Amino acid sequence: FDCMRGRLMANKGLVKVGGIREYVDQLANAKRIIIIACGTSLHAGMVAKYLFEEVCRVTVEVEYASEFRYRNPVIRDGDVVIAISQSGETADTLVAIEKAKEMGAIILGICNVVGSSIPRTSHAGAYTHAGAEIGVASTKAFTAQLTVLYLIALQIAKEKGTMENERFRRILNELDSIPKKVQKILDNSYIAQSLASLYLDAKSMIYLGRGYNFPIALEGALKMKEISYIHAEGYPAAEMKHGPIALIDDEMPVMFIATKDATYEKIVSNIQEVKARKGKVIAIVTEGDDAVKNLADHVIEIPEVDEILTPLLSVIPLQLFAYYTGVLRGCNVDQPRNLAKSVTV
Ligand code: F1P
Repeated sequence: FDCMRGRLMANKGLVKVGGIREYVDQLANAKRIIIIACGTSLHAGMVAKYLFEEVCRVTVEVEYASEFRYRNPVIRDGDVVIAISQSGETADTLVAIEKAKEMGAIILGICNVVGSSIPRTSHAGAYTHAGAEIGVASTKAFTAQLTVLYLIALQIAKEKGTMENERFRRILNELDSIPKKVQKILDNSYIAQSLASLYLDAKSMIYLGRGYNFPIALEGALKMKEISYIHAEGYPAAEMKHGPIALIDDEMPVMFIATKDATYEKIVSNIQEVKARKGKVIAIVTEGDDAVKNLADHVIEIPEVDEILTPLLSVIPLQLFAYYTGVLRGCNVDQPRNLAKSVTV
């Protein structure tokens, strides 16, 4: 958290100069945290909901900024709004911030582009410093947003004493090990590449995950749509039986995020349900998981990590799978049709 101190957002005199550190008390005492964002940034916010609720014991609502702005939301004393945006210019998020601000909310921004509009209009915040995103579809900014959200969650948990000391220390250590583990996944990119060559003609794909990996299923599907123009939908794995299961046949690739966590057994039974309907299963699994290997058509292994940190790793094979699928289909993966880096209208 200290390392963020040097990277605080100067507020250009609109409200206060300062960083999230100066709002730790408000965050720790918040009755409710409302996260507003769009697209990939919204998915980072959804991971934060699971995280803040588990380790900080605070109520969290995640809102599409593009809807929040048109609703009549209730903001109460003690609510803190966190706005997440790679570009810092997304019009829907900016308008939603103005609305929340008018209603008296404290706004904390998490943005990548230094000096962009959202940092300037927020009370405080943190830059993700992910470097310039070359592609329009957000990828490394997502990982950086998650990292900032983990640091905030740990700081609140420390203030509130809501996390057991030993786990707190373990998570901090594991955060240090993330870059090496990410590198290992990148070194195995050829697996995502060969899977892409098998499924590049798919008409549609389903992505399923539970818990911390549910937002990752949404993000994997979004990347596939954005970069390769293949229709893909993400669902909570348990929702499959409430509708999407009707789509499954021997031509439907189903991507499971099936890492070893609290929901593992349930995910395994979801995989069995898909296999029983002849769906093609690709699974992101924890290294050494032979049970899912024996069930699925293909697996991509990722290193073991505490379940709350899994999204930092599990998203990467999905980004690579979408990327290679797009490349093999001849799409312009950096500049997909109809998409803009900053959606300013
Ligand atoms: C939000 C977003 C991106 C997406 C695309 C369009 O942008 O939906 O997640 O990849 O570029 O905009 P931002 O508010 O995070 O800049």
